Amino acid sequence: MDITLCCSHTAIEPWLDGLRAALPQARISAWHSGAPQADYAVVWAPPQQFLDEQPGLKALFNIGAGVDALLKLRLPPQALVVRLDDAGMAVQMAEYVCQAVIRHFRAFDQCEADMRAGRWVARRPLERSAFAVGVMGLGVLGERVARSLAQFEFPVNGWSRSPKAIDGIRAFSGPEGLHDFLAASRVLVNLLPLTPETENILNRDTLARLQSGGYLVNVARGAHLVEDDLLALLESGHLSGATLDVFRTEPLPVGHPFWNHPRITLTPHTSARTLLGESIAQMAGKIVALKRGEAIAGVVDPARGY
Ligand code: NDP
Ligand code: OXD
Repeated sequence: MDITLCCSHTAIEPWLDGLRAALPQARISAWHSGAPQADYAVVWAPPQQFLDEQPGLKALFNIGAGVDALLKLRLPPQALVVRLDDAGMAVQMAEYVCQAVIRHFRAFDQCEADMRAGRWVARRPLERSAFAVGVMGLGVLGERVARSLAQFEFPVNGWSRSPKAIDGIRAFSGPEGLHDFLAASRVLVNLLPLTPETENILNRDTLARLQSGGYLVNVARGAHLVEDDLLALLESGHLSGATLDVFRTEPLPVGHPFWNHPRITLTPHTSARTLLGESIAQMAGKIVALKRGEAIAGVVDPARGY
């Protein structure tokens, strides 16, 4: 069995070493133009040339959960596209989102600024029951995030394509459920995949439907958000702030208005990192299962886009 690795922006040696240790019977190498045909590929943002030169791949393993960039390429039609299925990302995402929501709810930024300025100000706590959090996307990451927020006793709403029943979460679904979901939420957490249906979904119309004083946490993809609409709603006061981990252009360009915005907290696409050990164990297990003809989880439906 031959496995080829083609991962942009990634130090490839640890992946080669890890996969060789996990699959000692396989021939595993870094792809170069003219390399022999492989059975399986491990990829992150591969160039089109890689796919054109590997038409016989049986499966492509993406070393991330989001496959939006991969699905824009011309893929070998028979190749399965397999996304990372948690692999240690769900707990990180839950940590990140809970800290962003709690930091806003408890006004910890203002607290810190007050203390640094030598001001001893005890602020009145907000009403938790009036601080409903809406999670868009109830998949591998979104469901974990929604359940974690519910542990802190926030009212939690969730929105997905298909109807869900999750204990402690008020579930909405489909385009017909979107407006009610937004109207029931004060904080909006985006954990949708980027697809033609969800691109630009965080816009003036949707964000304006959040309860007054609303707050946005975008941890999915930058192209979900219409940036000028967020800035306008912050300016108008309808939204009180945002925490953004992902951007249309990454790294965020110098001079972008988000950099110094007093009510936007930024992180560099770091809310849930791909973990080497967990990811290799998951991919190696799935490659072995495919070799045995068994079904695996995390296979992307290209028509759906996730
Ligand atoms: P999943 O595919 O497991 O879940 C996607 C969820 O979105 C599902 O609940 C799905 O509904 C819902 N959904 C999809 N399309 C629509 C739609 N049109 N309307 C309503 N709901 C929809 O993805 P993950 O939870 O694993 O990951 C989500 C995204 O998070 C990734 O695609 C990636 O972009 C981003 N991500 C960001 C990271 C970061 O560091 N910032 C790290 C990892 C991921 P249904 O359940 O009905 O299918
Ligand atoms: C992912 C990401 O999709 O890192 O896994 O954004």
